[in-house]
Amino acid sequence: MLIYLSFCFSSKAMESHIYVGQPFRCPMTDIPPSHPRRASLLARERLVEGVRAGIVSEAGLIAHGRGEAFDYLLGERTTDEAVAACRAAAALLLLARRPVMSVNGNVAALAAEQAVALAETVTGARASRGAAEGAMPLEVNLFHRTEERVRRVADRLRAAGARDVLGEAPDARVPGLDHARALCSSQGVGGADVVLVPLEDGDRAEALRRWGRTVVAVDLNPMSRTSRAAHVTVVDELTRALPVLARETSALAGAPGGGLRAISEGFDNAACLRAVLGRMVARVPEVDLGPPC
Ligand code: PTJ
Repeated sequence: MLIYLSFCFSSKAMESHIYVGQPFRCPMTDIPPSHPRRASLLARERLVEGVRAGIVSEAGLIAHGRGEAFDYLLGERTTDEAVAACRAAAALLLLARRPVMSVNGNVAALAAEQAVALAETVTGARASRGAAEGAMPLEVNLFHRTEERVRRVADRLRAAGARDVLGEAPDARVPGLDHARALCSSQGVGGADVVLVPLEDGDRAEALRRWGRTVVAVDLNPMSRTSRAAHVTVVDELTRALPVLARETSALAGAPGGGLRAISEGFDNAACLRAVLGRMVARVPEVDLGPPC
């Protein structure tokens, strides 16, 4: 009897933690400041928290792991190629008739504040140039779309200070894509000419390009379909890349249109991807495989 009661109690306890009501929660792992991989571990924690908060899709954790592997090969630093790509991207955002930045679950969890800061910088720089439609809005565009997650991502952006967040009331579709992942806003991706897509799925990046959008991607994998489909790909980790893109936008804010066109037209995406991949490959034989300490 005692054994039976204790079984009932423990299985109920497990139920209440794991299967019933609130999703299972545990406190964020305490990562000591001295840990040599602290930044990387904190990024993982943000994503795990993002899953628990309904912002990040479960597939987003896998996508992040793939990105980490490429970042390792890159040496976890911003390369000259990434800076050049940010410069070309900044020129495109300044020249655009209507730019927009697409935000998914991973971007919101890792870099909501940086995305908002970039949108403010681009909007301010375009206003200073007298652009007719100056603002660069943020649009929630999810690949694994649920309306609940769209709302949570939008809330996360608003909490980070975003004024205008699109995507909660889609009224357009990206042609050539089936299901809800095609949904977009005519005020954003639907009516934009330049679309910034950090961590985009390759299928949708290709569909955006076919739709006539100029695509700017941020993607750590230089071989991905997104990286190859984009007109400009910044091969760098998102949280390092967004501030560099903001910095380059500010630096080019006063440049004449002809100068900006020369920068964007002079950028060769395939050559840039080849150079970054070359860096990764060249780094491999040089990696120190002795004990880390
Ligand atoms: O929130 P959702 O539903 O829109 O889904 C978002 C993900 C990212 C899951 C979805 O777009 C997806 O499945 O993307 P992919 O096809 O896995 O592509 C993501 C790309 O981003 C991969 O090439 C990764 O290497 C790269 N990546 C992952 N983390 C980072 C990254 N690039 C830059 N910075 C990162 N932190």
